[in-house]
Amino acid sequence: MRSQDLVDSSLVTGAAAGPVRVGRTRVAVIGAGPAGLIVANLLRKAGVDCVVLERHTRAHVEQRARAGLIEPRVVEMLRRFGLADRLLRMADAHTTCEFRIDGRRHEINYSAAHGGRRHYVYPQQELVTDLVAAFLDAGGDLRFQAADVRPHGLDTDRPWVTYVDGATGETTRLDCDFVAGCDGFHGVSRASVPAGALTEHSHEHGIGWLSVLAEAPPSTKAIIYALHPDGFAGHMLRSSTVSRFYLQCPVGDSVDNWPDERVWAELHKRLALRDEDWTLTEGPIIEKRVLDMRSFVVEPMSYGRLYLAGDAAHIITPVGGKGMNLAAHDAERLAEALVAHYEGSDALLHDYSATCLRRVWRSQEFCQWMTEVIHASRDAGSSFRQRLAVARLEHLLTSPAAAAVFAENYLGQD
Ligand code: RFL
Repeated sequence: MRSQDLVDSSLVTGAAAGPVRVGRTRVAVIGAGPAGLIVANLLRKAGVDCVVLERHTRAHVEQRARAGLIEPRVVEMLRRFGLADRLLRMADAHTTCEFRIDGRRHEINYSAAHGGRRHYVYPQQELVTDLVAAFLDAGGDLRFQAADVRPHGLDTDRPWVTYVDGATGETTRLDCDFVAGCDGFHGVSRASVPAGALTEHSHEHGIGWLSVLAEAPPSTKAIIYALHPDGFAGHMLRSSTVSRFYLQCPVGDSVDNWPDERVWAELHKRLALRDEDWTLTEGPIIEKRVLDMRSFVVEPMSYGRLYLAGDAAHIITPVGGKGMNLAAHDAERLAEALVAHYEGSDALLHDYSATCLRRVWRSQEFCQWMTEVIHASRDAGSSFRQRLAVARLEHLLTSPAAAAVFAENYLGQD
């Protein structure tokens, strides 16, 4: 299906000056993160031609460490499409998490509260690596270092995307039927929609997190959420040699304020247990960044022939580990809707946005609840939020009904 001819750029509306190659595909996928790669793999498996345009190099996307908690339904979906072989070999299954309050630990067996279903811990960059390999091995067309990617004609039924090949400097125009905007929160897809066509819902939580990745083996078997008067601390799991930690900090804080010694001192203090021996294993810190907690949803998740998926359409605080899982859900829905289109039905494309948004808002509500609970100390001088948070946690820890609701949300609905 892929054709490329050299034509004069004057024939190509909206492209930069200089020689232009023209190609054609059915679906132009912008972005090779989890969303774009799942859309592309599922389309390819259904025999629907697509081209993925990614602005970074393969090495860059395969090394970008971010999420790590994968919901059972996402693993099952990947397995069904033959994309989970390495994940199922390498990932750890998780059934419990732990809240630390006042130096005491409270374990929640959320798996037991939800029919034995389990999370998988598998670093996002490993999943991206698997998805890139699966797509390329199947003969997929993935163009790395695609610069200045721009979608055009989105409100027509013949859209096209232009980009500059980062290696050769050559401009390409890719004609297509659909554009899948999977290029993350700061991507070009959503930004290409005319102002006013989409409604944006955005919320700043007024909370910062210092996010730390360390070459340290986990000091726990379960994720730890620790509430401390000086702020939240989290110990997340990634692999047997790498752990992610979070420390609540002021919004807009700088990593310069967080030399390694201070990071470890705060983690030791906020994660400490009162009546039990517990050791936090340190290791070289390989990444530090400050995240300002923000939630965002755009409605609808489409405009003309552009369909947004993943972080391009919504972002969520990392509190409940939902971002990558929502991206995977959107991608599955989008791929199945596009396949149905080529089989003669547009019903799924018509419902795409509403279907995804139901899950997105459910997840936003859950993460908002978690955010409120674990940042109880954020109002200096006010004990109200702290008391509410303790009441919520007591409810969670003592009521099987509350534990079942938590488990359903945390593990993700089917
Ligand atoms: P991505 O992963 O951002 O991928 C978008 C891709 O698009 C490319 N791109 C462009 N390509 C061409 N032209 C352009 N103009 C482009 N602009 C961008 C980018 O290079 C990139 O390759 O979005 P996607 O696929 O929607 O996936 C979303 C997830 O990555 C994100 O939701 C999660 O990482 C969020 N998240 C977590 N989610 C979880 O489910 N569980 C977690 O435990 C979790 N922890 C996290 C996280 C995100 C974090 N950060 C840094 C934002 C921890 C952190 C620290």
